[in-house]
Amino acid sequence: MKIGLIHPFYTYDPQKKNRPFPFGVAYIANFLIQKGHKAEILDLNTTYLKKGEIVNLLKSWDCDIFGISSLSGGFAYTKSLASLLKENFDLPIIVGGPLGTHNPEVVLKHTAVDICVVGQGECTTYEILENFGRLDKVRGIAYKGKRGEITRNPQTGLMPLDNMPWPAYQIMQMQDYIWDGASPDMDSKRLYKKGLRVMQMITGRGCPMGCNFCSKVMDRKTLVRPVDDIIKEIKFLMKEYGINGISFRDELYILNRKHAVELSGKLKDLNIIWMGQGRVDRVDSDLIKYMKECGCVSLGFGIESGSQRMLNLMNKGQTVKQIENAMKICRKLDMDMKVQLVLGYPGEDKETVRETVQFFKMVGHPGRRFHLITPLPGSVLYNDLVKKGTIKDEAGYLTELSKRESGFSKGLPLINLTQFSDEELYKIKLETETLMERNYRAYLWSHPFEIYRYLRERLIYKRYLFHPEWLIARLLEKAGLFSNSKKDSQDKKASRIKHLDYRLNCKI
Ligand code: B12
Ligand code: SF4
Repeated sequence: MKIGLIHPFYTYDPQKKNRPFPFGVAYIANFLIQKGHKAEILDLNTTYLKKGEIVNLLKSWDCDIFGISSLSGGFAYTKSLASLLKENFDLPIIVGGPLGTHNPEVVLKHTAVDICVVGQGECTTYEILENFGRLDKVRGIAYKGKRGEITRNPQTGLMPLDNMPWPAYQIMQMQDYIWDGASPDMDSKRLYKKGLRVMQMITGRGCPMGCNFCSKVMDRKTLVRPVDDIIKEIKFLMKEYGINGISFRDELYILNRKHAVELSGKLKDLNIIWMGQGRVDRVDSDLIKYMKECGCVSLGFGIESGSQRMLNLMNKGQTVKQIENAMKICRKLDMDMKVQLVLGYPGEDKETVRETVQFFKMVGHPGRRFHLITPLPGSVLYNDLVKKGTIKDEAGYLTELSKRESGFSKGLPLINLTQFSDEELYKIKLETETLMERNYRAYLWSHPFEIYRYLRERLIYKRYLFHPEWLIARLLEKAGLFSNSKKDSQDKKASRIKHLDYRLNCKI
């Protein structure tokens, strides 16, 4: 059989280089191909096709079934896409990823989707293709019957990653996913090395921790890939696509310390740079030092808050002292840190915000952006709100969530779980960010040696270190001798209009 897998559109700037690799569909595609089926992938993040163009392309593929990958915030888009597919092709539609996993009943009831895959998708999709017309035999799905009745089958066990085929690189437009001259730290513009070509990879899946706001496709179960297989895949990417940097997209790179140490050691031999996600309670000086020696340039930390009370309420499983230690070690060893912070978890008040500000002042770090807590399906926080009746209409909630798909750091909160009004909470976020930045600048003046680090970081961030001509242009521009900004803003506006046009076309 032939499946057409679609990675939907997110609110990405078409000009942005750091496009996410669609791991979910890419893994499923290769698994099916290895088992003798056929698969094609349409990534709307890279193609930006409009409705008519989507239909024309899919017609040329002549598929037997369609699969859509979606996060919870992709509900509205998935609904619109599924209707488009049903109107033009009388074929079954599967949805997988967080949306299909956490809200299968809502999806089946409110959209034209026929089957939801709950959890890991490779084996289940294969079983669907093999048991077409006998869906009662397929574990790990929920599906719609002829009269619209919804059936949920028992869950399947997890498939280890030992023999899992790599993503279907052979059928993908790889140049779209290689971050040419970009940073392995996906969300920033930092550039650590000239001529960098970064690819994204997964070394394991899942996370055993139980942070209440975190949404999990595999509950608290975890799977790691054999180190030799990861290295073999990186060597392949280096040879075929000239990759010299890797952004590990796992929830937690240090899932298992022994695995992380072994993998880091082998990465050292490849002479590449890389980054991954850590946890402050899982790192120590020896480990960070070793990872740095092995090419790690940046570690992400979910710090969330500088208030112990908030960390406890979130069930974060880490202490303020551990955060302080990890940050100090990184600073001492000159390891770049990507700090993630949240604001507005139930219990947040002026005192906890003050504690967070004080904490960052004490460690001498700007902290930067806060994400306003947004309850995500698949998290303890969301489930509690559904149980309590705070979220009554899940389809309505998912539709609202869809409007925030580009992130939770802008605008008023979707749901306010604090004592503050929406406007107050948003104002607190902006003011706290400004205050923390100001505190950091004051800290720099009293620690002159740190200024060097700050300036270097700015040079890296703005890429001036490797593009001194940009710095000169900027300085000339500031002096009023040269201007590029008008053209830049026109280009940006044009790309945004194209973007909006696309969204309207999809009736979201
Ligand atoms: C890489 C990543 C990103 C990337 C790319 C996202 C993307 N859309 O591809 C970036 C950085 C852009 C990103 C952004 C955001 N992300 Co993100 N991200 C991840 C991360 C770390 C890895 C995803 C991944 O590739 N996993 C590996 C693959 C193999 O697993 P998988 O995607 O789950 O796929 C398997 C199954 O789900 C299923 N499956 C998936 N697709 C399909 C399709 C079909 C047809 C079938 C049958 C099965 C199937 O089978 C796959 C193989 O087993 C996950 C955490 C995680 N590790 O899952 C968070 C995660 C997906 N992100 C999340 C969130 C909330 C966001 C943001 C909203 C964050 C923010 N505050 O702004 C934005 C949303 C932006 C957007 N609109 O997409 C949440 C989603 C929760 C939810 N309920 O929707 C997650 C789970 C993190 C978390 N624990 O909270 N993210
Ligand atoms: S927030 Fe991070 S540490 Fe916590 S459960 Fe999610 S992935 Fe694990």
